[in-house]
Amino acid sequence: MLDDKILKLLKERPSAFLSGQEISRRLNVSRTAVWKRVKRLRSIGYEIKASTRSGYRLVRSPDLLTASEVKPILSTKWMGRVIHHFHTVDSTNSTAYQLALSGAREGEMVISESQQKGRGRLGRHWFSPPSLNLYLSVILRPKIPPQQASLITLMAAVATADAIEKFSGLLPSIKWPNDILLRGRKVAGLLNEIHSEMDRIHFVILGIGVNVNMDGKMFPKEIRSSATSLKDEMGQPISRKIFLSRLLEELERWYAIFLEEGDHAVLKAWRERAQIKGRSVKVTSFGEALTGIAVDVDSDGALILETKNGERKRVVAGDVEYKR
Ligand code: BTX
Repeated sequence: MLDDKILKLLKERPSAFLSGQEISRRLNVSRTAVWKRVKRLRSIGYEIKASTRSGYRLVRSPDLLTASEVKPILSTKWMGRVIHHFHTVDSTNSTAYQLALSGAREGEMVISESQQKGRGRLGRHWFSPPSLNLYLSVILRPKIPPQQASLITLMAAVATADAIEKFSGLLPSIKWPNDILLRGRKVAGLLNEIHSEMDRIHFVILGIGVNVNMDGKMFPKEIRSSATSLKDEMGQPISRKIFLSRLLEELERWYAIFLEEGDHAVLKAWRERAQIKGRSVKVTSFGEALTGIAVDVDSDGALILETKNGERKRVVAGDVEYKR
């Protein structure tokens, strides 16, 4: 907190020095405390000039996703405005789940520079190297029945795709159930976890991973041909905090649309992005492979398939491979 307050003061006067005495007076702490915090800020990448006569001046901020870096450029009303920032965690979803259990409010966000055990769906791993990408989890407390929770996943996929399109000018698509692709390669993935009773949701953890500044060659071999990043697609390095703010803005906008207009608007946007209707697909679900024509996605997020013998099947979890 004190770090944030010092940074806020220094950022108010980007081109001038602020004396240690002035900072300690305004924040009601000792000058030694100010000096100690400045040393700490330097150790995490802030370039702060110090002069015994004139005080301190912030020269450059590191590319960190802390509250003091993100909040000044964030225009959401509530989404992501309380930021729990970490240098590393096992999984932002697990940390957010614990916070939600102990009463964290709707919109609070856990964000980490890296993850030790980043999770994908069905027990898979999400590659999460430090300081290059986004790994975040937002706590939502929607007043909807648990059966509708998968709509939150569809809503978040649409919001992420919209954020990428608005930010990059590129055209992302959604691959069922919730991969975001650019030129057919995965640029982002979503993992939503729900804590509920039979008839009511306590909370949903909306977990989003976006590959932002990773170079193609940094991906592990086994996913190098199926994964991509915004930097690789746009041909230039990206400010993670600016993209993060766009993403949170789109999430807030789409969540409001979902709560006000219900599933219709979300499903319509999802269908437009996914373009799965009529495609020949192979779906692997719990070790079983099914082939057929994708008919649609149901209002609960299930994929509806028509098999060769004309039978309709609903698939609730699995992976899709396009046949043509
Ligand atoms: P998924 O199961 O659809 O995707 C996981 C699969 O994607 C892996 O098995 C691997 O083949 C591939 N993969 C792994 N890492 C990456 C990557 N960085 N980019 C592209 N492909 C990859 C998708 O699951 C859901 C991922 C959600 C990740 C977020 S990060 C923040 C939050 N916290 C957490 O632990 N998970 C979520």
